[in-house]
Amino acid sequence: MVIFLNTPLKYSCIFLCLFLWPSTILAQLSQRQKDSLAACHVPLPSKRGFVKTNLVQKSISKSSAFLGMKKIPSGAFDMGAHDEKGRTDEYPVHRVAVKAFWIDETEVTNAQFAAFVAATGYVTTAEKAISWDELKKQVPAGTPRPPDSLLAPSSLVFVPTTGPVNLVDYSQWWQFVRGADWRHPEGPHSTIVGKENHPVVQVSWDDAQAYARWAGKRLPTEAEWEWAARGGLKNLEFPWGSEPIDSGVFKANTWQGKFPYKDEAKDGYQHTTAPVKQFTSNGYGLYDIAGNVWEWCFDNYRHDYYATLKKKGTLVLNPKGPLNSYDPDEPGIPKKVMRGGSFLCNDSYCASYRSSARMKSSPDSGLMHTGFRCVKDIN
Ligand SMILES: [Ca+2]
Repeated sequence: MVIFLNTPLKYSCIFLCLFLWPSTILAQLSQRQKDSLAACHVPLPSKRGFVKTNLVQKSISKSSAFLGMKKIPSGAFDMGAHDEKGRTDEYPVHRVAVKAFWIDETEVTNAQFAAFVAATGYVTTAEKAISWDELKKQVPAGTPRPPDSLLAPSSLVFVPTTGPVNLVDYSQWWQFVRGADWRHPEGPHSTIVGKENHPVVQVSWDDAQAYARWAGKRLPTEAEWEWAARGGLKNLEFPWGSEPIDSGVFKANTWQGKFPYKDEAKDGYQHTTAPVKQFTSNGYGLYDIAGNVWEWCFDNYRHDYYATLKKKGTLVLNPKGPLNSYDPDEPGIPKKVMRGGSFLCNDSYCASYRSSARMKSSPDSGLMHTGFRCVKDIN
């Protein structure tokens, strides 16, 4: 049951849009579902892995190449959940070794992403309309063309409910909003002006890859991310140790109160991003490695990946994820790993700010609570 926690609406939209399109099916949907469909954003496989060939890698002087980054030492650790609190995909614990690397001390900010866009003219996934000519190649022959509203640039926005709801049905608090993108994280009337130091959100995995290449960096592997998040601590639940998140000072931007309708915002940020560096860093000097926004990792997602690594031997060197993605919750939809939890994470709901917690989404999904940070190899 908890596997679905905090999973975005996009997957259901994909299925609804591609396979449940006939009017007979639509007629069976509630008005709320129809409303969601009207703003649905269907992914295009051609967008996956997209990186514009005309992107020019940022010229970086040697002295500034690692500015804002922390050096993470090489080492071996037991990856996965060390208690009973993990979801099924966090087991079994397996021994992993990673090389030393550099990692951004903060999530990539709006200001940093704006510099990338200004330099390259890059257009994010959420800002692009869907091409029906391409989409129809992916759906059964004879599928009618969706209305333009369904193909318009859109992205996923969290909208709190008015009261308690069934927490299995995430479509109650996730909506596709036309005009939502990284400059307008909550929809066309929202803005990032004044939020230059907040993490960029509404960026897809493809967008994150494009930024990383331009910056001369790359996305962290899932193993690198967890090793860095643990901050030198051994087998502890959180990047700060074992102390519960609601004990003592606030340790991360998460959700306090009743999800998804009453965020008491005791940490100062009500169901939205916080500027980076507002909470204490972990042992490696990394800020917001728990909470604030989910962070894209390089790896394909498989629910059983840890089991396959466990079978391979006693120590796995620098794992880079499975060759193919598979999520039994959404078979057929390729997904990438996300880590760290977000401002929507709640102790009673998902607690995905745990160091071992995993999440997944399709690489062309933009979400209001998802960003990224980059790594760089040590040559
Ligand atoms: Ca908060």
